[in-house]
Amino acid sequence: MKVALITGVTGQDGAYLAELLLDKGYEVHGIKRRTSLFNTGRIDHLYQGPHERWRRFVLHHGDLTDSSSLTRIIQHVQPDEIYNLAAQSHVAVSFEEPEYTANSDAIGTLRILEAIRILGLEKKTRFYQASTSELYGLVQQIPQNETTPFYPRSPYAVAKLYAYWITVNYREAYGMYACNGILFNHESPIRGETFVTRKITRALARIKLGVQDCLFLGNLDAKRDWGHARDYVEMQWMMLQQAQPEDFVIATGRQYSVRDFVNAAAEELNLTIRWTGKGIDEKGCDASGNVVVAVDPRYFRPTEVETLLGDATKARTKLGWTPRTPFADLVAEMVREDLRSAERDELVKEHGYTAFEFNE
Ligand code: NDP
Ligand code: GDR
Repeated sequence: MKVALITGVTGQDGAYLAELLLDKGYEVHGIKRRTSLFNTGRIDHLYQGPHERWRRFVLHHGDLTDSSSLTRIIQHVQPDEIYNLAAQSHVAVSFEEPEYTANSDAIGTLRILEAIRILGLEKKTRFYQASTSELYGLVQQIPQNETTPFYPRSPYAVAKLYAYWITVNYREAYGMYACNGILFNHESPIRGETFVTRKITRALARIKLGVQDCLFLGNLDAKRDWGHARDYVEMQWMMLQQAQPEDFVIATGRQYSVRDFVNAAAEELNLTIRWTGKGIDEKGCDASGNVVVAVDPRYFRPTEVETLLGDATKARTKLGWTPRTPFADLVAEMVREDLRSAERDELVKEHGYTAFEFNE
């Protein structure tokens, strides 16, 4: 039985990947941070208690900023494969917490690679690094592939640039099987609520049911290449099954703006969008109470990534990659799930509790 270790197992990709690897018969270990409340909602359906006899899913407390925990866990688990998905993954937040972002996303990656090396596992343990299309930042070529020059535009992207190159360096210096998946944006119903796609589907579902008044967004013209996380984690696994370690771009090759995403989600819900940033009251509504989407400059970033479009020809040729979920299906699935939770919120509101409004 192969043994995998996933950092960031409580995140979107961690949850989908853990499920995939368990389905493939792996023993799966996940690293989670200590939190004051449970934050395992995305993996609760996989949980196996410490007293279960044939446990194939095991969680360990650890942190990317703490070498001692990483080394201890890797020594104990002796993994065949490590998927380094943990990160402070929010681009806007990285401007507010640049040092922490560098510590976890850049040096955290180094800590894992060093642990593999110090423990003498460099010939046994294969390593996957969650690299990102944010590396392209101010794009130098359209579409972007594995040879496009990088130009990071945020503390997050700069930290991920270090992680990208240290992964390449350990591959070349120590002959480790280490590779970068340069993944373009991928979303799902379990996407974090403050990323723009989920913020939109969640807010529009709540607006539809009268639980929320309006939605504030930043740059509506930003364009992204959005795929489905469930499809993308399969490619993370595929990258570690090749004869030679290589870096791959994973993307759909289709691009939409934030405004397009809002329109697609609104269409699913039969909502007519009123776009305005002017004359809004403190609740975000105009005199007629009709405002649905308003622009708030607080969501603009000091340096923005305006456009990303991936060229995954290499993955298509070598890994057999074809994106399975079209944009419209992704939006529909996210809207459907958020409508379900909005119905629960509506019930709570009806019974007298104040609805919780989210506008990050
Ligand atoms: P999420 O933000 O959903 O998950 C991040 C995970 O990392 C969470 O489990 C989080 O734990 C954990 N984490 C954060 N900081 C630490 C730390 N210091 N120590 C240990 N664990 C930590 O991200 P995604 O699942 O969307 O993305 C997975 C990876 O892929 C990330 O590295 C991201 O940067 C990268 N990426 C994502 C893309 C996307 O579109 N989703 C595209 C390209 C790259 P907790 O639950 O406690 O917060
Ligand atoms: P991104 O994702 O920065 O691409 O990083 P996000 O969904 O946060 O932003 C996408 C684009 O939408 C614009 N935008 C807004 N974004 C947020 N979060 N909230 C808003 O209100 C809003 N309004 C407009 C942003 O400016 C941006 O242009 C994601 C993360 O998963 C990273 O970890 C990953 O590396 C990259 O995708 C690929």
